[in-house]
Amino acid sequence: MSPTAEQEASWQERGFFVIPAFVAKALGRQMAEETIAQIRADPPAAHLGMPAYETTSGLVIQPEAQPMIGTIEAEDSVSKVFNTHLAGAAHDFAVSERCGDIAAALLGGDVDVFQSMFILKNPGAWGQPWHQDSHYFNFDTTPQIGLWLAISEATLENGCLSVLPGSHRREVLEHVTDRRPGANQGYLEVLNLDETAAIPVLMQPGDLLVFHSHLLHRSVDNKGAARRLAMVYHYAPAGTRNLAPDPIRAMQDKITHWIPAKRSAKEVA
Ligand SMILES: O=C(O)CCC(=O)C(=O)O
Repeated sequence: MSPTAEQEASWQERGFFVIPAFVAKALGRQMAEETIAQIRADPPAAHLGMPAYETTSGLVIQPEAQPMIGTIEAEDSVSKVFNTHLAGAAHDFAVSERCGDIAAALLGGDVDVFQSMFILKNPGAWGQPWHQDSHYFNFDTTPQIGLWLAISEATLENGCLSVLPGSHRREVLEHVTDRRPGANQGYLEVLNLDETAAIPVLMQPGDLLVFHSHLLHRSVDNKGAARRLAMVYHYAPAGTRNLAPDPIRAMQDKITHWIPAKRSAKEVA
Protein backbone atom coordinates (compact mmCIF):
# COMPACT_ATOMS: atom_id res chain seq x y z
CA MET A 1 0.00 0.00 0.00
CA SER A 2 1.96 2.99 -1.27
CA PRO A 3 1.05 6.49 -0.04
CA THR A 4 -1.50 8.36 -2.15
CA ALA A 5 -0.48 11.51 -4.04
CA GLU A 6 -2.10 13.59 -1.29
CA GLN A 7 -0.18 11.76 1.44
CA GLU A 8 3.08 12.14 -0.53
CA ALA A 9 2.40 15.88 -0.86
CA SER A 10 1.79 16.19 2.88
CA TRP A 11 5.01 14.27 3.53
CA GLN A 12 6.98 16.64 1.33
CA GLU A 13 5.39 19.86 2.60
CA ARG A 14 4.60 19.08 6.24
CA GLY A 15 6.72 16.03 7.14
CA PHE A 16 3.82 13.79 8.18
CA PHE A 17 0.40 12.44 7.34
CA VAL A 18 -2.29 10.39 9.10
CA ILE A 19 -3.97 7.34 7.59
CA PRO A 20 -7.36 6.97 9.33
CA ALA A 21 -8.47 3.43 10.28
CA PHE A 22 -5.22 1.86 9.03
CA VAL A 23 -5.94 -1.28 11.10
CA ALA A 24 -8.90 -2.68 13.02
CA LYS A 25 -9.09 -1.57 16.66
CA ALA A 26 -8.93 -5.24 17.67
CA LEU A 27 -5.40 -5.61 16.29
CA GLY A 28 -4.15 -2.74 18.44
CA ARG A 29 -5.85 -4.28 21.45
CA GLN A 30 -4.16 -7.60 20.73
CA MET A 31 -0.74 -5.92 20.56
CA ALA A 32 -1.43 -4.16 23.86
CA GLU A 33 -2.67 -7.32 25.58
CA GLU A 34 0.34 -9.36 24.46
CA THR A 35 2.77 -6.71 25.69
CA ILE A 36 0.96 -6.14 28.98
CA ALA A 37 1.03 -9.91 29.64
CA GLN A 38 4.82 -9.75 29.35
CA ILE A 39 5.03 -6.78 31.74
CA ARG A 40 2.97 -8.74 34.29
CA ALA A 41 5.23 -11.77 33.84
CA ASP A 42 8.28 -9.67 34.77
CA PRO A 43 7.00 -6.55 36.57
CA PRO A 44 8.86 -3.37 37.57
CA ALA A 45 8.41 -4.37 41.23
CA ALA A 46 11.07 -7.06 40.65
CA HIS A 47 13.54 -4.41 39.39
CA LEU A 48 13.07 -1.53 41.82
CA GLY A 49 15.38 1.44 41.29
CA MET A 50 16.33 0.43 37.73
CA PRO A 51 15.56 3.00 35.01
CA ALA A 52 15.02 0.09 32.57
CA TYR A 53 15.37 -3.70 32.54
CA GLU A 54 15.44 -6.51 29.99
CA THR A 55 13.07 -9.48 30.08
CA THR A 56 14.07 -13.00 29.08
CA SER A 57 12.08 -12.53 25.86
CA GLY A 58 14.22 -9.52 24.88
CA LEU A 59 11.80 -6.70 25.73
CA VAL A 60 13.28 -3.66 27.47
CA ILE A 61 10.82 -2.21 29.99
CA GLN A 62 11.15 1.39 31.15
CA PRO A 63 9.14 2.18 34.30
CA GLU A 64 7.94 5.75 34.95
CA ALA A 65 10.68 7.67 36.80
CA GLN A 66 8.13 8.91 39.33
CA PRO A 67 5.87 6.52 41.25
CA MET A 68 2.38 6.64 39.76
CA ILE A 69 -0.58 7.32 42.03
CA GLY A 70 -3.23 4.60 42.09
CA THR A 71 -0.93 1.88 40.76
CA ILE A 72 -2.72 -1.47 40.84
CA GLU A 73 -1.48 -3.52 37.91
CA ALA A 74 2.20 -3.84 36.96
CA GLU A 75 1.65 -1.90 33.73
CA ASP A 76 0.27 1.11 35.63
CA SER A 77 3.83 2.17 36.44
CA VAL A 78 5.39 1.49 33.02
CA SER A 79 6.23 4.25 30.55
CA LYS A 80 7.57 2.37 27.51
CA VAL A 81 8.34 -1.14 26.36
CA PHE A 82 11.02 -1.44 23.65
CA ASN A 83 11.65 -4.27 21.15
CA THR A 84 8.00 -5.19 20.59
CA HIS A 85 8.83 -5.72 16.90
CA LEU A 86 10.72 -8.90 17.80
CA ALA A 87 7.66 -11.14 18.24
CA GLY A 88 3.89 -11.53 18.25
CA ALA A 89 1.26 -9.30 16.69
CA ALA A 90 3.49 -6.22 17.03
CA HIS A 91 6.18 -7.97 14.96
CA ASP A 92 3.73 -9.14 12.30
CA PHE A 93 2.40 -5.60 11.92
CA ALA A 94 5.91 -4.10 11.73
CA VAL A 95 6.94 -6.36 8.83
CA SER A 96 3.56 -6.36 7.09
CA GLU A 97 3.52 -5.53 3.41
CA ARG A 98 1.47 -2.39 4.06
CA CYS A 99 3.97 -0.92 6.51
CA GLY A 100 6.98 -2.00 4.44
CA ASP A 101 5.46 -0.42 1.33
CA ILE A 102 4.94 2.94 3.05
CA ALA A 103 8.46 3.04 4.44
CA ALA A 104 9.99 1.91 1.13
CA ALA A 105 7.98 4.44 -0.89
CA LEU A 106 9.17 7.33 1.30
CA LEU A 107 12.76 6.21 1.90
CA GLY A 108 13.39 4.43 -1.42
CA GLY A 109 14.74 0.90 -1.84
CA ASP A 110 14.88 -1.85 0.75
CA VAL A 111 13.94 -0.97 4.32
CA ASP A 112 14.34 -2.46 7.79
CA VAL A 113 12.36 -1.84 10.93
CA PHE A 114 14.99 -1.21 13.61
CA GLN A 115 13.17 0.03 16.71
CA SER A 116 9.78 -0.17 18.38
CA MET A 117 8.08 1.12 21.50
CA PHE A 118 4.81 0.35 23.20
CA ILE A 119 3.97 3.65 24.94
CA LEU A 120 1.48 3.43 27.80
CA LYS A 121 1.08 7.07 28.93
CA ASN A 122 -0.88 6.15 32.06
CA PRO A 123 -3.13 8.74 33.76
CA GLY A 124 -0.86 11.36 35.33
CA ALA A 125 2.14 10.47 33.14
CA TRP A 126 4.13 13.41 31.81
CA GLY A 127 4.50 14.19 28.14
CA GLN A 128 7.76 14.04 26.22
CA PRO A 129 9.20 17.47 25.32
CA TRP A 130 9.97 18.82 21.82
CA HIS A 131 12.48 16.64 20.02
CA GLN A 132 13.47 15.14 16.68
CA ASP A 133 13.78 11.37 16.57
CA SER A 134 16.91 11.51 14.41
CA HIS A 135 18.75 13.03 17.34
CA TYR A 136 18.51 9.61 18.97
CA PHE A 137 19.84 7.78 15.88
CA ASN A 138 23.54 8.26 15.07
CA PHE A 139 23.17 6.65 11.65
CA ASP A 140 25.05 7.08 8.39
CA THR A 141 21.74 7.72 6.56
CA THR A 142 18.94 10.13 7.30
CA PRO A 143 15.97 10.48 7.53
CA GLN A 144 14.28 7.58 9.21
CA ILE A 145 10.51 7.08 9.30
CA GLY A 146 8.24 6.77 12.32
CA LEU A 147 4.93 4.92 12.26
CA TRP A 148 2.84 5.83 15.32
CA LEU A 149 -0.18 3.53 15.63
CA ALA A 150 -2.94 4.75 17.95
CA ILE A 151 -4.24 1.88 20.07
CA SER A 152 -6.49 4.12 22.16
CA GLU A 153 -7.84 7.54 21.29
CA ALA A 154 -5.18 10.28 21.42
CA THR A 155 -6.77 13.52 22.65
CA LEU A 156 -5.74 16.89 24.08
CA GLU A 157 -6.75 15.59 27.49
CA ASN A 158 -4.87 12.28 27.44
CA GLY A 159 -1.61 13.52 25.94
CA CYS A 160 -1.72 13.38 22.14
CA LEU A 161 1.31 14.31 20.06
CA SER A 162 1.78 17.83 18.69
CA VAL A 163 3.92 18.45 15.61
CA LEU A 164 5.51 21.49 13.96
CA PRO A 165 4.52 21.14 10.30
CA GLY A 166 7.43 21.75 7.91
CA SER A 167 10.09 21.36 10.62
CA HIS A 168 11.29 18.15 8.92
CA ARG A 169 13.28 20.41 6.61
CA ARG A 170 15.46 21.54 9.50
CA GLU A 171 18.75 20.00 10.49
CA VAL A 172 18.91 17.97 13.65
CA LEU A 173 18.97 20.64 16.36
CA GLU A 174 20.80 20.71 19.68
CA HIS A 175 18.97 18.69 22.35
CA VAL A 176 19.50 18.95 26.10
CA THR A 177 18.36 16.69 28.90
CA ASP A 178 14.72 17.29 29.91
CA ARG A 179 15.03 19.93 32.64
CA ARG A 180 12.07 18.79 34.73
CA PRO A 181 13.30 17.10 37.92
CA GLY A 182 11.83 13.58 37.89
CA ALA A 183 11.49 13.34 34.09
CA ASN A 184 11.93 9.92 32.50
CA GLN A 185 15.41 8.77 31.55
CA GLY A 186 16.18 9.47 27.90
CA TYR A 187 13.85 12.45 27.56
CA LEU A 188 15.66 15.22 25.72
CA GLU A 189 14.39 18.61 24.61
CA VAL A 190 15.01 21.37 22.11
CA LEU A 191 15.00 24.75 23.84
CA ASN A 192 13.78 28.16 22.63
CA LEU A 193 11.56 26.75 19.90
CA ASP A 194 8.98 28.96 18.21
CA GLU A 195 6.01 26.63 18.60
CA THR A 196 3.27 29.00 17.46
CA ALA A 197 2.63 26.90 14.33
CA ALA A 198 2.33 23.62 16.27
CA ILE A 199 -0.78 21.50 15.78
CA PRO A 200 -2.13 18.59 17.84
CA VAL A 201 -2.53 15.21 16.14
CA LEU A 202 -5.87 13.85 17.35
CA MET A 203 -6.27 10.18 16.58
CA GLN A 204 -8.73 7.33 16.86
CA PRO A 205 -7.76 3.73 17.66
CA GLY A 206 -6.38 2.15 14.48
CA ASP A 207 -5.21 5.45 12.90
CA LEU A 208 -1.58 5.61 11.79
CA LEU A 209 0.66 8.69 11.92
CA VAL A 210 3.55 8.52 9.44
CA PHE A 211 6.27 11.04 10.31
CA HIS A 212 9.73 12.16 9.23
CA SER A 213 12.48 11.72 11.81
CA HIS A 214 13.50 15.40 11.63
CA LEU A 215 9.91 16.51 12.37
CA LEU A 216 9.78 18.36 15.69
CA HIS A 217 7.15 16.80 17.93
CA ARG A 218 6.23 16.46 21.55
CA SER A 219 3.43 14.99 23.64
CA VAL A 220 1.55 16.58 26.52
CA ASP A 221 0.72 15.13 29.94
CA ASN A 222 -2.12 12.66 30.39
CA LYS A 223 -4.70 14.59 32.41
CA GLY A 224 -7.44 12.06 31.68
CA ALA A 225 -8.62 9.02 33.61
CA ALA A 226 -7.64 6.36 31.07
CA ARG A 227 -4.40 5.24 29.44
CA ARG A 228 -3.29 6.63 26.10
CA LEU A 229 -1.77 3.67 24.24
CA ALA A 230 0.37 3.66 21.10
CA MET A 231 2.76 1.32 19.28
CA VAL A 232 5.58 3.20 17.56
CA TYR A 233 8.01 1.82 14.96
CA HIS A 234 11.06 3.25 13.23
CA TYR A 235 12.27 2.28 9.75
CA ALA A 236 15.51 3.03 7.87
CA PRO A 237 17.16 1.94 4.63
CA ALA A 238 18.54 -1.61 4.80
CA GLY A 239 22.30 -1.58 5.34
CA THR A 240 22.22 1.59 7.49
CA ARG A 241 25.10 1.68 9.96
CA ASN A 242 25.07 3.01 13.49
CA LEU A 243 28.01 5.39 13.91
CA ALA A 244 27.58 5.95 17.65
CA PRO A 245 30.71 5.38 19.70
CA ASP A 246 30.67 3.12 22.75
CA PRO A 247 29.27 3.22 25.41
CA ILE A 248 26.33 4.95 23.66
CA ARG A 249 26.38 2.30 20.94
CA ALA A 250 26.21 -0.53 23.47
CA MET A 251 23.19 1.10 25.12
CA GLN A 252 21.46 1.69 21.78
CA ASP A 253 22.09 -1.91 20.69
CA LYS A 254 19.79 -3.10 23.48
CA ILE A 255 16.85 -1.30 21.87
CA THR A 256 17.88 -1.50 18.20
CA HIS A 257 17.24 -4.69 16.21
CA TRP A 258 17.32 -4.64 12.42
CA ILE A 259 14.61 -6.74 10.78
CA PRO A 260 13.88 -6.69 7.03
CA ALA A 261 10.54 -4.99 6.34
CA LYS A 262 10.67 -4.68 2.54
CA ARG A 263 12.89 -6.22 -0.09
CA SER A 264 12.55 -5.35 -3.76
CA ALA A 265 13.53 -8.82 -4.94
CA LYS A 266 13.60 -12.21 -3.29
CA GLU A 267 17.09 -12.91 -1.99
CA VAL A 268 18.61 -15.95 -3.70
CA ALA A 269 20.43 -18.38 -1.43
O1 LIG B 1 3.84 9.09 22.33
C1 LIG B 1 4.40 9.95 23.02
O2 LIG B 1 3.88 10.40 24.03
C2 LIG B 1 5.74 10.43 22.62
C3 LIG B 1 6.30 9.63 21.51
C4 LIG B 1 7.40 10.28 20.81
O3 LIG B 1 7.66 11.43 20.97
C5 LIG B 1 8.19 9.52 19.90
O4 LIG B 1 7.83 8.37 19.60
O5 LIG B 1 9.22 10.01 19.42
